[in-house]
Amino acid sequence: WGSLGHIAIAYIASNFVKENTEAYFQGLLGNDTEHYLAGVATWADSIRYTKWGRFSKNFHFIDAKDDPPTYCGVDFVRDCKEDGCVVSSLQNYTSQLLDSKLWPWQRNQAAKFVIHFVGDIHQPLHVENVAQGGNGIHVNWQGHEFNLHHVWDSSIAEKMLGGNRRKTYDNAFRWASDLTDEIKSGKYLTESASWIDGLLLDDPIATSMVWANESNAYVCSHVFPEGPTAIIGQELAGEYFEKAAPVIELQVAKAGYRLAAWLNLIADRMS
Ligand code: DCM
Ligand code: DCM
Ligand code: ZN
Repeated sequence: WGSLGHIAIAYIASNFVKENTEAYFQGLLGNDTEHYLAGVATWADSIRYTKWGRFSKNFHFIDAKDDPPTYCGVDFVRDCKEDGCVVSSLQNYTSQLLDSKLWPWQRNQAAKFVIHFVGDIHQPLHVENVAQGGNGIHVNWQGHEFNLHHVWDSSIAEKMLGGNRRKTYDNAFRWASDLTDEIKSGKYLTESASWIDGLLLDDPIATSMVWANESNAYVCSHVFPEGPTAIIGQELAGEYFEKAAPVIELQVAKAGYRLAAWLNLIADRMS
């Protein structure tokens, strides 16, 4: 996701964590305001293009070698690269968070990666191999040329929300409040309980593979409903947008709710 998505996911999570979880992560992140999660949600993107941070560039995605729209599916052994993917990274940084022998700065960094990667795994094109997660597919967005990955990362959510594009934190905060209400008492009330069914802190790979397979299923149904070649050069801000927007809302809501549950499990184990 772009900044808007990651920050919204972090604010949703802050709305659902328990009190002791909030205190634990505010301490670890050195920020005792309500922005303690949102403030670090895009850190992993800010370092991935630096010389120091390059080791983490493949950690944001998993390239599912499926065949949309006829076959979708992720396989950890087949799809996770030797130097890592979003699933192995969630496993690695979750276990670092649980390791009290590590230095606080290491667990601080691990927290920032986990907060970001729980977000990315819910973006369908971060769980897809075709054209490097759609980066190599040119499409049109309101008459201008964009790549498909960017449209799913940012353009659709930005159009949905409107508002002043420069006020990313304000827009994300507002979006998070709306989605929090939908989870607590609106359209996600019933299904949200199942979003955190079967979370296994001792098996982050199995847990995040469930998340990955859910995201990847949308590659067949909503990203490439007629296959990857059919979308090249198409204008996506019309009918395509109308169908994609509810998927993005759902995935962002789920990511935030699951991040809260995951952080609750970690804070409980550590206290
Ligand atoms: N980004 C960046 N520097 C670049 C290219 C992109 O900081 N040279 C940022 C912009 C988006 C984010 O990365 O917010 C997208 O990352 P991803 O697509 O990994 O989610
Ligand atoms: N990306 C992806 N799958 C890939 C390669 C990249 O999901 N196989 C994501 C990571 C960034 C965005 O696409 O969010 C742009 O990546 P890059 O700057 O590496 O081209
Ligand atoms: Zn990312």
